[in-house]
Amino acid sequence: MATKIISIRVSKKDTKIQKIKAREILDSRGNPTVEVDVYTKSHMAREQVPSGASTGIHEALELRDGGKRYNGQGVLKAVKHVNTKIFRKIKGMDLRKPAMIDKTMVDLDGTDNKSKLGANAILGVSLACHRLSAYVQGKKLYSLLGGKNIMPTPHFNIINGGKHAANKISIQEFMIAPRAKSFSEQLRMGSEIYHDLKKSIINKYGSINANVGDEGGFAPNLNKTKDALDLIMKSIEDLGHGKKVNIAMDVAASEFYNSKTKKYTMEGKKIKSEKLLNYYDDLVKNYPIISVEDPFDQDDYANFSEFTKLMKKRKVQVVGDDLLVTNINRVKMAMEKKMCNALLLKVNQVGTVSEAIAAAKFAMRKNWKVMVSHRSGETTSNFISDLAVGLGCGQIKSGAPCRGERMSKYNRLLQIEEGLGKRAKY
Ligand code: 2PG
Ligand code: MG
Repeated sequence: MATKIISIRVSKKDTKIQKIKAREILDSRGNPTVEVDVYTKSHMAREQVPSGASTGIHEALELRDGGKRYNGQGVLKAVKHVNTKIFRKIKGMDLRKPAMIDKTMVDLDGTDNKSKLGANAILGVSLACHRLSAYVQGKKLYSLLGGKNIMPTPHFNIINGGKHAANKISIQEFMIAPRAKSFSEQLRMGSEIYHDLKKSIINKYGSINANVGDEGGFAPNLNKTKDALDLIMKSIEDLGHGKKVNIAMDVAASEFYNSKTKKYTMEGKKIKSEKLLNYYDDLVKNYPIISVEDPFDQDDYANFSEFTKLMKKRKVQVVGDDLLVTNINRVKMAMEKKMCNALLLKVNQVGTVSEAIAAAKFAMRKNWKVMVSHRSGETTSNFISDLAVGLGCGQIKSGAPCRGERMSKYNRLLQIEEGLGKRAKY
């Protein structure tokens, strides 16, 4: 499934789209997704589309076939849209202008949420065109995507809960963000903590609890958030990393919110927003937490704002994922009401690379932080690694330092760091 470029000779004139071939493949959860090959006369680039589980209701539409096949999850309609309508429209377009290609697809779809062609159809083409664009111009992909050459700090998701695991933990992701002078050093620290954590979980809770969730993190059957955080702190301390490793959490609170009762189910108890806010504040005061994502439901704007005000005092970043869905209009709305101060950037939430880049650049211009992100359903594409380095946003999350579809991103960052050598910035 890895992205493949064929041909070694790059001809300056060979920059036009000649052929596109999409197909249905399976992602890391074994669900169908779209793979797209885009060709010029003598070159080809291949990309695959990721897919979320805790998806925001405002995300662009992922087109699924319905019916019995693959439990309704098939993507043959999206594949057909790429091979027919999209191909007919963009055939012959110049790959040196990938943003134009994206815009042509957006216009062809004509809906606000890409529901006619499917964001999964459009994104597959957009990703492959950007990759091929870099190649036909003799550029590194990260140069095409901004060229800032800044290595991002990895956020390794080492304990999985929520929708990503079959355990009782309400919070979806417990991540560690190691600080070091290079990415390779951060990866080593992350990996060592990950393996130490496995031993602690087995010792304390038995080996069945060391099974992993969708993003490669362990999924022990704990109920209390503090138990998960204590396990992580023990491993950080066991290895003598002390203050060098911080913690980030993705709560993904939309998943445990009841819009009728307006209550959240945390640790098995149904509680109101104010109580949840105090609960987070207590965690922030007791653990080295530097970032909290989606602490409230995607439409619970007032509590997002309240929380962001409090976290400013505590110097903690508040990230909007389901809240913002990589959509520049929602970023603007959230900025006005000071609902958060960082954007989680997921290309498939919006459906084209250019729109994702526009949202990220807008956010950074307004002094927001940006964290590039994978999805829980992934492929071995490593596009987002180049995106994070190119944008220079400084943060990436791609799951645990384990499992092929997660490692393809971290390993690509190792290659980029090596390639940049002294030109790498941190
Ligand atoms: C998230 C993501 C990725 P999903 O909520 O941030 O970790 O999960 O892809 O399931 O939305
Ligand atoms: Mg999230």
